[in-house]
Amino acid sequence: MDPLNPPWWTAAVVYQVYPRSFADSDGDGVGDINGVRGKLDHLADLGVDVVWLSPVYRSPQDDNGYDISDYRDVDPVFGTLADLDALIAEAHDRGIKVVMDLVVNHTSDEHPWFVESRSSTTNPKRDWYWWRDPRPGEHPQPTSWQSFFSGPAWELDATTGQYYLHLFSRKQPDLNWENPEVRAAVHEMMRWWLDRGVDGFRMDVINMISKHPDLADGPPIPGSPWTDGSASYLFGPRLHEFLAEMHREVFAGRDADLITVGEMPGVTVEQAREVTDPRRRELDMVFQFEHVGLDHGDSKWDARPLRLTDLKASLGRWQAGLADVGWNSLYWDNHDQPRAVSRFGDDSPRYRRDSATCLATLLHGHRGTPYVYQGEEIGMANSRWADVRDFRDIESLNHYADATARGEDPEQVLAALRPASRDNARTPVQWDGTEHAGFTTGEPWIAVNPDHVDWNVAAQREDPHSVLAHHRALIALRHANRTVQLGAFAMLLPDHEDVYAYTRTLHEDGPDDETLLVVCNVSANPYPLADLLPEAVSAELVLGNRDHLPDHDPAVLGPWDARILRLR
Ligand code: TEU
Repeated sequence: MDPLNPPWWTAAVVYQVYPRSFADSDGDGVGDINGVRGKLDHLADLGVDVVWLSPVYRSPQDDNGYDISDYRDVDPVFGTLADLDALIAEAHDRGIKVVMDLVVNHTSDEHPWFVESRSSTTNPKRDWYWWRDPRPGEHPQPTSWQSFFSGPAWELDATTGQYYLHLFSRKQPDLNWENPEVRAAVHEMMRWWLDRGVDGFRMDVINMISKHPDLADGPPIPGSPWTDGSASYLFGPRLHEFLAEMHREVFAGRDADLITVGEMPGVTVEQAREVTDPRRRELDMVFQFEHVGLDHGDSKWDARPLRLTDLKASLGRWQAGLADVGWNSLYWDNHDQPRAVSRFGDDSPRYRRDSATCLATLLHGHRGTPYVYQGEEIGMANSRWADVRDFRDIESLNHYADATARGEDPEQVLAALRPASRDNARTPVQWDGTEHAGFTTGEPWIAVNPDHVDWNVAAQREDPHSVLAHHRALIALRHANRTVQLGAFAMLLPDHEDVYAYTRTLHEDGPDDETLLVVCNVSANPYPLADLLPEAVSAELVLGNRDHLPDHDPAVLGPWDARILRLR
């Protein structure tokens, strides 16, 4: 990267909207595009540069829109193409770019492409998907892989007696990217969206589009009759080829103003260096999953305590690995992850505000592009789930059905669902303290978190010490400060279990050389700053999260105390 001419997204902050749960304009209980339009001033006030819109395409909604049946139309539940065109224009009027969610590892089984493909073994689109004959023996499926949503990853199609691959739900058949016709159709659709004014794409599980043609069985999954096929479908042999081809066919000549981020479960630092190396012209950045895998075992339902030293080692490795080549995305939350303040912070009444602002400071001070998930800016927390009927997410519901069918105790399965379910991220955004939090005038598709009475945008908008105000300040700091944007990262206190500290240093051999210290007490235990750096005690406070409080002590970090200090 040319530090004298860095890409615009090195100083940008992205905000993810999950439209179904963001704002409902027509009272049907489901968020929609016109609801997003009505909240653009909130996003402009927050200061974000880009809105990433989770899918609004036509879809049976089996996986809440990540099962697309028409890439060039808007699902009526979200509105119309004209509404989306208006959203893009009105966002642009506020200087906010719009990024669409590109889900092209798979389509819906109701997409015309798949309807044709499944109609006969000789249909011209048969090879647009992965079809295989049954195997003899105990598992007739072509491989014994488990899908991400429980059960086998192959579905028998009665019409032709063959199986088709679906790494996710059986209504999400995987596209066969080996077929150049598939790739050309996807490229054409992407260009169509760019021509409509879209500013880039978040690419869903894009490191799964190249599969190892041998489709070999994987190692057994503990407690499951199926195996882990990820060695065959993650980062297959042609992925770089496909990404470079996509860049040539879609982005070449206009990529300076665009942003691309590839969601890559299981991606390593080395792979991310290659994919985000600007010389390779593949992707600008990726979403990696290492840090959000530290608090559970192989299964997300198998919760484990998070050690801060493990988090530092992981995020530090990603900072070091992409320091000279490539670029990091920075996130705690998205529509698949539980709420950060509940997961990594402390959502008790005593520490919720301080821990939410502490975690935000910790994240936003890193080198990379921060992603704020809807509601994170006000410290929205995990919801309370009385019983399985409160859940809506196919991943959670399938796991509950699968686990209880295998004889696991329903209460224990429910206890595992509560903190980890994706539905924690999908409760409606809490705009105010009214009955449905100002999200809808109808019956919400999923229950509003009861804590919305106290935790909502309206209650925080004018409060200079709110979680919302702190996010505004962090975003403004990133926009204004080149050290935050581009400064070299150095982790401190790698072995300390309470405090997360690092420096950012701008080396421009001139008066702008600056070193910032970001120090966050991710615990309730006080920490004397002099133990870290004596000069930190008297250093200028650039931004703090609790320095307005009467118990603020320049020499001692209190519980969930976060500070950005200027060392020189
Ligand atoms: O998620 C990819 C993915 O790996 C998810 O299974 C995620 O890691 C898991 O749910 C965490 O528990 C993407 C989308 O973000 C997700 O919403 C979709 O369900 C999935 O792909 C299929 O499109």
